[in-house]
Amino acid sequence: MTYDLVLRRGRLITFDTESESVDIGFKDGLITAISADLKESADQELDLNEKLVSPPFVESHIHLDSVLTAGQPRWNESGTLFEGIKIWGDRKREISLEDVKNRALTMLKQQAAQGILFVRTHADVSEPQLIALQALLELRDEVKHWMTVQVVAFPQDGIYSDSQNEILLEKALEMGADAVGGIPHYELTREDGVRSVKRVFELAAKYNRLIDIHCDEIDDEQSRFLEVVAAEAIHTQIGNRVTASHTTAFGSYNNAYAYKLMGFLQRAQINFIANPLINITLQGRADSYPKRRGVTRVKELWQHGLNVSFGHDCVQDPWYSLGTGSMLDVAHMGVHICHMTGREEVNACYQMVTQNAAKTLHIEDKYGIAIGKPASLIVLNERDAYDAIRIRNQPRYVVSQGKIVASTIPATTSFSSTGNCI
Ligand code: 17E
Ligand code: FE2
Repeated sequence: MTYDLVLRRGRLITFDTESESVDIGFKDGLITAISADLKESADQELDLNEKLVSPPFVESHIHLDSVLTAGQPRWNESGTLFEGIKIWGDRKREISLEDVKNRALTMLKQQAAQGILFVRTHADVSEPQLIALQALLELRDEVKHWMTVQVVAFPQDGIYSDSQNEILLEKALEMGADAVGGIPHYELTREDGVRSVKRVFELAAKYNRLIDIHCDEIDDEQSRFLEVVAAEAIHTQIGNRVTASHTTAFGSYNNAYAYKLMGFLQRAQINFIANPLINITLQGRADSYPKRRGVTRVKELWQHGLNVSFGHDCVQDPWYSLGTGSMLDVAHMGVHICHMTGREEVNACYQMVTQNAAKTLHIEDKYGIAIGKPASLIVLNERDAYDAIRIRNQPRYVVSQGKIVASTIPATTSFSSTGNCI
């Protein structure tokens, strides 16, 4: 048999041309044929009837260690990042390997059903036993035949706020974390914040890891660690391996400073991740009116050619008690709060939860619909990316490494103008 599975008559997603109808053949977990009319048959065949075929969604920023804990041990009443950190500080004293693994696995399945097959998660490593990290590293291996997980060692409480934290961060890299993180705006002083960014770059060089820093997640226009990240990236020339997450203060910088900074960022060529769903709720809490949106300058970064993706950040945890994990919800919120409502801009928001995120995660070798790549793709009910974001349905099929791992039949509604629905 030439193929294990053939998908017939799918329309490959495009953004500026008409999409073409193709048959796609899979063998041994890889895409081995894409053609207008594939002659050979396979054991398993599906007629997609001109449905849209897209590369899977990529979740570039989530905290899987805290998912599904909302309300434990209490709800976040102020809605702020800092109350969230406090509540999680209490909750994490009670974590166990099983607790983290069970919740994270539940979430990964929910994500896969929604078409996400690549996930970058943060693991809090300012917890003395590194349980969250251990759990997520174990899970990374256990799910790798259907989900690709990347783990960032994230020092939630700061690298220098406690004498143990720097040691724990390095230990996390020895244990196998894929990326090193930081939180400079939460270090005790500006100087510690700068020092923490430099330390993150040193550790990344020593262990040859990616960098993903929670950077300037605050409405304080004086929070200026993004320039430090950019400077380190310019000096080390590793910008494409570096990500600045959140950077919400960039939305509050004065335009003169923002203009200068944008030039430095173009030299640095770092990646950006915005988390519109949660930052629209966490930020602006100290404002009366007018209230800031508390999101980074997504549209301008995109217009300046920088790589931007969107993440969900949290699902039902101390920072955000809502959500299902859907990247289409994330893109939808991004369209709104970043004012990305133009046709091309909406398409760009779709790319921010697919190909741009893949670039940030350095998974491009296994991402995309092309011969020789892993057979991982999604089939959508909608006619194009624009409608996928507008309607936010679950994908009809999710194929991971050659296997159909989830299928969802869209809801159907009967309508009767006489009022007698049947
Ligand atoms: N921790 C943090 O510092 N910021 C966040 N947005 C979350 C956790 C979710
Ligand atoms: Fe985050």
